[in-house]
Amino acid sequence: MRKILILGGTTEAGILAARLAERRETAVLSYAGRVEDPKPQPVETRVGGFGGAAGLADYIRVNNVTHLVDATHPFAAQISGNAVLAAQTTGTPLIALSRAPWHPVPGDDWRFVPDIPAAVAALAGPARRIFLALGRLHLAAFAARPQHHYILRLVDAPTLAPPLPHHTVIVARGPFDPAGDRALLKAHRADLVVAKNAGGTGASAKLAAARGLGLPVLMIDRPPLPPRPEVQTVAQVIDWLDHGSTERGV
Ligand code: 3Y8
Ligand code: NAP
Repeated sequence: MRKILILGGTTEAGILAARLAERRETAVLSYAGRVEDPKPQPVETRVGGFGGAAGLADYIRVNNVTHLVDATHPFAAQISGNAVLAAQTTGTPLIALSRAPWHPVPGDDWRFVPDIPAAVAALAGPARRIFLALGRLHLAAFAARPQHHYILRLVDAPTLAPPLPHHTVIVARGPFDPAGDRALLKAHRADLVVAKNAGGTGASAKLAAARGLGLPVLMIDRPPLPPRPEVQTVAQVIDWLDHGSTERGV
């Protein structure tokens, strides 16, 4: 009797959970506990860290997990590294459900930077009105550029005021749509969008909106991830479960 642990927190993880529920598979979807009320899922869920790679390996053993699917966000590099290690030490088949990065299309005005510090460095110069759609975890880094007015989109209302002297907070959870993001950028007179190269559809609305308004985008590249088997679609994960997951470990 197989038991699938999905490391989740993304649209694709939710779609996979729904497919596995339809197939009457035994699955658990895991959240880090980053937001107050994660989206309900049609399979069992758990919330909170495991306690590093060793904690994840223990969870796998104690809960008789037979297959590990890393469907986390491409910027969630720590948990993805832990998943590779835990799969190796427990001999558990692992697959990553990963989204292709976004690429600019005609009409896009993108500038790529390798990481958050490089994005901060790129924001030298006169005050701008910046749509900072990176979530909550990285706001402090932008305190080094206090001259700008930041339009912040956060999943939960912040308990502490963000450390940015000029800011507007919008509390909203994706997935988002281009018309809504276009209206938001216009209403707040944004003149620059800063985004993580998340891929997928849930966060891409702001890019279409920026294109339509002729706004530049500062695009942050993904962090490096360890080598692991990767697929791009839920159907490929199902196929792996049914045919390809016999090899031990990663
Ligand atoms: C807790 C679990 C679903 C999943 C929905 C996806 C799409 C909508 C777009 C913008 C960008 C951002 C952020 C974003 C999106 C999906 C997906 C996605 C980006 C939830 C969720 C959890 C989180 C965590 C949260 C982070 C933050 C990042 C907001 C659920 C809603 C900016 C990433 O307040 C915080 O601490 C938020 C933290 C990690 C990045 C950051 O560094 O702040 N996601 N987002 C997960 C957990 O606890 O394990 O409630 O569904 C999930 C989703 N957010 O099934 O519909 O698939 O990515 N999430 C980014 O891409 O830049 C918003 O505003 O345009
Ligand atoms: P991270 O930096 O890679 O992980 C930090 C720690 O959080 C991990 O070591 C682990 O703690 C815990 N963790 C992360 N994801 C977990 C999960 N799915 N289940 C259980 N514990 C988890 O992760 P992150 O970037 O903070 O992302 C946290 C969650 O938000 C993930 O589910 C991710 O998919 C989702 N998310 C992130 C982003 C983003 O921009 N980073 C965007 C959308 C969604 P222990 O070491 O104690 O096990």
